[in-house]
Amino acid sequence: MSRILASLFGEKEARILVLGLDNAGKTTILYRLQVGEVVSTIPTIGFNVETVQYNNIKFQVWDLGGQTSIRPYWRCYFPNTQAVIYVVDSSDTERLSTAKEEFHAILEEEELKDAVILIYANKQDLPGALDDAAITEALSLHKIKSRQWAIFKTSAVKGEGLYEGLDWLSNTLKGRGR
Ligand SMILES: Nc1nc2c(ncn2[C@@H]2O[C@H](COP(=O)(O)OP(=O)(O)O)[C@@H](O)[C@H]2O)c(=O)[nH]1
Ligand SMILES: [Mg+2]
Repeated sequence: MSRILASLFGEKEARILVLGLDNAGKTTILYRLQVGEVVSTIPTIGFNVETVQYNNIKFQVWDLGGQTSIRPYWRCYFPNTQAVIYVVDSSDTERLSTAKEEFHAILEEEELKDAVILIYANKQDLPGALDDAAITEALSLHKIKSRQWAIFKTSAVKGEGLYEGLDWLSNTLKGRGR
């Protein structure tokens, strides 16, 4: 894992945002990456941001959904973001439409328009989890125009699929000369 990460961005300072609804598995993934100490901070107005710094790469995580009043503050974290990892609980079919709305709102952010999008269809180990094709459909991923994206099936608790996704991310960013 570390080798993949080390090759991700070369010398360039980079930010990767790990986003999704609460309970999707974001924090679990952050710990699974095992790249350093996860630091939790509550800036300004009360949304929790978890950060792991690995060499020149900063991973930052928070929960989407909920209060709309705090959203303007998210923008502080958008500049210099090379990639968004969007994490979905594939077994939480009731909240898939919310996950979709939040996802497309993020895509519309001007400062994230060049970010590469990696989707983790997480919790594949749970019975009833939708597969990558079904999550692609549920999130309307094919509506994404003029940006690179990919979806991977993952189980954060088993540590499955995470490498494959990061490998794609690494190759995609390299292909753009980053
Ligand atoms: N079965 C299963 N549970 C998971 C998986 N990923 C996370 N969880 C569990 O889902 C819950 C929420 O995970 P967490 O990482 O806190 O979600 P976050 O709110 O997105 O940060 C915890 O109980 C995790 O153990 C997974 O791939 N499979
Ligand atoms: Mg969390």
